[in-house]
Amino acid sequence: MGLRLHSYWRASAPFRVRIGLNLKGLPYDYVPVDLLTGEQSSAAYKAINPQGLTPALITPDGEVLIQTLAILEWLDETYPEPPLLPADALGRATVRAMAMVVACDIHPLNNSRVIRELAVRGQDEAARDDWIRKWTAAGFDALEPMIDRHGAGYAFGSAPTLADCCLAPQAYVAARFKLDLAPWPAIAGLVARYDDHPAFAAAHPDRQPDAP
Ligand SMILES: N[C@@H](CCC(=O)N[C@@H](CS)C(=O)NCC(=O)O)C(=O)O
Repeated sequence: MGLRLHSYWRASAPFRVRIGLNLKGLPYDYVPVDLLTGEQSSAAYKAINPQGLTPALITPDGEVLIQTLAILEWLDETYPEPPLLPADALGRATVRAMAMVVACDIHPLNNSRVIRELAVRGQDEAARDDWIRKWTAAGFDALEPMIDRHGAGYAFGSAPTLADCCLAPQAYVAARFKLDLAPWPAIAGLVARYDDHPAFAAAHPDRQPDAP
C-alpha cells in the first residue's frame, strides 16, 4: 500500500499537504471527502480523523496522520529530499513561524465550520466574506516583512519550504474572496512564482479529481 490522502479539492489544508507530497515527488491515492455534503462529519470519516476535518494522510503502514503541520513534518522526516525545512535551528524556527501565521492564526478563524457558525449567528454573506478578508489581511501584514527579510524567490530562501506549502493555499483563498494583494507585494510576487512551479500547479484545487 502507498500513501493515501483524504482531501477536498477546494479546501486549503489538504492543498498544503498535496504541495508537500508533490515537492517530494511522492505518488499518492486521492480519496475525496465532500465537505459540502458534510461527509467529514460522517461516522466513517470520523473513524479516520476524529476531528472531522480534512486532510488525513494514511501512511504505507496504514497509520493515520492528521493536522497538516504534523503531516508535513512527518513527510520531511520520512522522505528528506528535497527538504521542507532549513538545516539550521534559527531557519527552521523562522519557517515554522511563517507556516504557523497561516495555519494557527489565519486559517482557524476562517475555516468552513467557523464561517457556518457565523451564518447560524446571523451574519450575512457580505459580513462573513469581510471577516475572512480581515483575518487574512492581518496574517499577510505579519508575513510580508518576514518574506522581505528572509525570502529569495520563495518565502524563506530560494527553494520552497513548509512556509510556502501553507502560504500558497491561503493566497488561493484570498483570491477566492477577492482580497487584492496590492498591499503585500512580496506575497503577490510569491503567488506568481507558485503558479509556475509544477508541484504547486499540480496541487491546485482546479486540478483535483473531485473538482467540478
Ligand atoms: N488545523 C487543521 C485544520 C484542518 C481543517 O480545518 N480542514 C478544513 C478544510 S481547510 C475542514 O476539513 N473543514 C471541515 C469543516 O469545517 O467542517 C490542519 O492543519 O489539518
